[in-house]
Amino acid sequence: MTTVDHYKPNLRDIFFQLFEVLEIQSSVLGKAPFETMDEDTARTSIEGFLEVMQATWAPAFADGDRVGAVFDGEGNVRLPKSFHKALDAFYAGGWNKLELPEHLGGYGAPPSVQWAGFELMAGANPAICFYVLGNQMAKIIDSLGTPSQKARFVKPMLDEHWGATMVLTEPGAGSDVGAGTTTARHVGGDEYHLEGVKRFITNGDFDHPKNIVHMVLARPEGAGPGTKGLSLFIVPKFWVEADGSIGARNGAMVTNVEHKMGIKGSATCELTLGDGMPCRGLLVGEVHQGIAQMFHVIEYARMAVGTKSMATLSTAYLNALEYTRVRKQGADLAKAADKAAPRVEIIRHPDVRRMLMLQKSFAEGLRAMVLWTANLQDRVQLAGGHGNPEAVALEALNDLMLPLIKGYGSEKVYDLLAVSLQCFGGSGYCEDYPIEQYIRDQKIDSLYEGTTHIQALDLFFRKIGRDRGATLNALLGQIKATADGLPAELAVEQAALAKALADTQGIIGAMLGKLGQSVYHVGVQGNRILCSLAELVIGWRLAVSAQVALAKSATATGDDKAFYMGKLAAARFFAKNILPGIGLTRQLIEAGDLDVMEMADDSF
Ligand code: ST9
Repeated sequence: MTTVDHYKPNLRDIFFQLFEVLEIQSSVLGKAPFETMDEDTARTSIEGFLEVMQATWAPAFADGDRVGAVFDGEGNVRLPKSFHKALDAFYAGGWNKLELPEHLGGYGAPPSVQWAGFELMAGANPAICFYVLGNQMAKIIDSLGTPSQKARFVKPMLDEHWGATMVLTEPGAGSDVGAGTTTARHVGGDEYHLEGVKRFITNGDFDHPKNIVHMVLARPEGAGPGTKGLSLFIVPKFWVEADGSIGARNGAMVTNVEHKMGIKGSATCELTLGDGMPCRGLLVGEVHQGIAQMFHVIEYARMAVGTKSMATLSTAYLNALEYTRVRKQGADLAKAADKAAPRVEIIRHPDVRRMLMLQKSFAEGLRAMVLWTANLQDRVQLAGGHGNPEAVALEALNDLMLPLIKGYGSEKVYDLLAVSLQCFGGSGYCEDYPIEQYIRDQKIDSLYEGTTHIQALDLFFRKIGRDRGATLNALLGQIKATADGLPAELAVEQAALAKALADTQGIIGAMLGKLGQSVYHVGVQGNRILCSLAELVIGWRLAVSAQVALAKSATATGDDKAFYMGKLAAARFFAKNILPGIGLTRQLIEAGDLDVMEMADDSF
């Protein structure tokens, strides 16, 4: 085993979710706007994409860490050669088209197929996967830009594979984006000159594309405070002339690259705007609605970050599983008194089996949650797209899911990667195996794109509070319908789901009561609420998966039979070992107080 072939995908489970649980071949594929993709094309696209990931992205995994992205001190970032090879293969194969709609030259794949593809990218090489953000930004300019901005940027960004960044954060404005002080001075038409220093800009420079488009939040002169005073600007690294050709160097310079704990192949940059050279930017769409416009990118990126975490846990689990099947240590616990008893593979040990089931149930459960949400995005488009009255409820449900995927996914996976490492014993702590790098590369997921508590507040106040619980209740209604309809063979799952559902409702009810006393209660308990709802949803999706597996296992044989039995085992393990925890959380929340707020700062 080397880190070159570290990536262990779970295509069988991805296909199970897409084609056996969600049945996108009958409900999504072949229907407008996805009429050109059928099941065969979707399967072969994902398989072909995986080949590229395994041939070029996975082998560059260790280089990202050991070589990293190198800053020359003069504004330029150099990527390892293997990263160039990986990006070349991605674009040469036309794989960027997997996430583009047909009107932009793409394959018209639905979001469920795109996110399945993104899991493969993020699992094979998490440090490379955000270098291809240019596609998404081109889509944003295509939907929000003026006709002239579209004509100037969209085609070259896509045809020439330009890079792109999202530029919000400043040294004094992290979670509190509205504290940003970068200014924008109007110079004529849609052009502004920007001045300020931005920090933690993912992939702010790299030496693969001809140009990089920074999407920057800045405050126009005279605009009000907070996020609502921010506007969004297109700031290219090299100016883009009206005909789309590349002009002079613009005054947006990388002035530092952070030395991070992990994901070192992804350059986290300080970007200085307008120091010694004008930084020219174009106001997006000529409307001053920067934060709302930027959230189109942020919500997509939050889904990407949660999917990245899930992808890492999945490959970590499969690496751990492979190791425990071959590593021999000790005798079977039941024969431990006999010192001459044969040594067994560690997968035979009860505690190792417990750790494997923890990883398996969460990896597969998180995937089920991600792809179910991706399928909501399919259905939004089938219903006419963003803003269409038919799509409103689906969009709200999708929005409710994003903090669960991002906030819970990133936190839980970090815990579980320690479990993956534990399966390797001391070997897991060494660079010979990928787990230690997985842990370092994944930790960032609970930090960027909004920390876990930002997700918890987003969930409670915006996604649940704004419509007075209507979207949450719709989700809980779906879960109840599933629980009520489970067959007798899944009675354990049924009882656990029904109890977890009642406990989740109890948690929300308790929180509403306490909110009347103090908003601090939500501050103290918010992360627990996020976790409980996420675990309920995962338990639900695992139960749905078990129901499908139960029906198919009756006639399945060989590997298929083993696979379906594994789905049943994962759902049962989760029902018995994880869902009851929601009841304990309910007790903690009901008894929750504000002691931590009342304690003097000096006493910490
Ligand atoms: C960063 C970069 O961390 C990390 C890496 C990026 C790379 C990811 C790229 C992914 C692409 C991958 C490629 C895929 C390829 C696929 C290939 C397939 C083959 N929803 O509550 P208020 C708006 S960047 C929508 O009053 P405050 C809304 O307009 C740094 N909108 O907040 C609202 O107005 P209204 C990331 C939302 O107190 C307005 O904001 N930084 C939402 O003013 C104000 O809202 C962060 O994420 C929402 N959920 O400000 C910042 N929420 O209410 C974290 C707010 O009228 N901080 N709006 O509608 C926060 O989120 C704060 O809560 C805050 C607070 C800034 C919003």
